Amino acid sequence: MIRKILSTCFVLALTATTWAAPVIADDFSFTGLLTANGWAAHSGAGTQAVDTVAGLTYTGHPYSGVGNAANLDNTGEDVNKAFTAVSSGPVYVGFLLNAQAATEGYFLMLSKNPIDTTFRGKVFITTDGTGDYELGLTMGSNTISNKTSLNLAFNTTYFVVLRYDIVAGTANDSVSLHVLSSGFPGTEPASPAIGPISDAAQSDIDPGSVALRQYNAAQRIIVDSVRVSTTWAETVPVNVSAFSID
Ligand SMILES: [Ca+2]
Ligand SMILES: [Ca+2]
Ligand SMILES: [Ca+2]
Repeated sequence: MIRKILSTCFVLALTATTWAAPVIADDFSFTGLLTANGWAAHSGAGTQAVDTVAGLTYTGHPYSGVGNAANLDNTGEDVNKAFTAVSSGPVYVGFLLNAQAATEGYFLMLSKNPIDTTFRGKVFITTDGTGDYELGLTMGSNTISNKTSLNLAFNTTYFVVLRYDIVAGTANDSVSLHVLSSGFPGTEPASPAIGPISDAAQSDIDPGSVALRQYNAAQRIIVDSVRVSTTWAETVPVNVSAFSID
């Protein structure tokens, strides 16, 4: 009996310490086209198809430099990766970002499963003309009304987290954006760089796909280590090398 109780406790302890996996975790550990490696084209299939470049590095990120990264450097194909649609609570999309140009447009967004043209949580790159760049965010509009004032540097890798919040009711969901230049907060920062913002002119979605977009021949945006989940902890990867087992 005691053995059985101890055994049960052991199983419970194991269960309690098991980390749930993100619904998407892609470090682009492949060469060739994204569409040959788990992503699907939903626009401009095969035209300037999205391929890879060397993986991005970010100090402390457990998947820094793992594999390659997605290269969004032209106008043409847009790709997405679907996941089981989420119908309540927050959805987080964490990714590494490195830009070499600020040609304005949105390059990452959420949609439904299957994807349609209802793009929400549009993450823009833009500039205020001072030799650096900023990130913008809209619920669904193509006009940026909320952007950072961070003077982001080109050729530098940032850790960005898009959050989509499902709120009971219609046309009232919200989005926000965290932009980090170093470190991984174990808990979500109280104040995002942008948001939360909502837009009554934009319908809500049950997020079920994450998309990468190519919109201009002059855009130069590299995205890596895409992680989608419903919790901050799963999106901001734990650095397992920081733990030791005695
Ligand atoms: Ca990578
Ligand atoms: Ca600036
Ligand atoms: Ca809603």
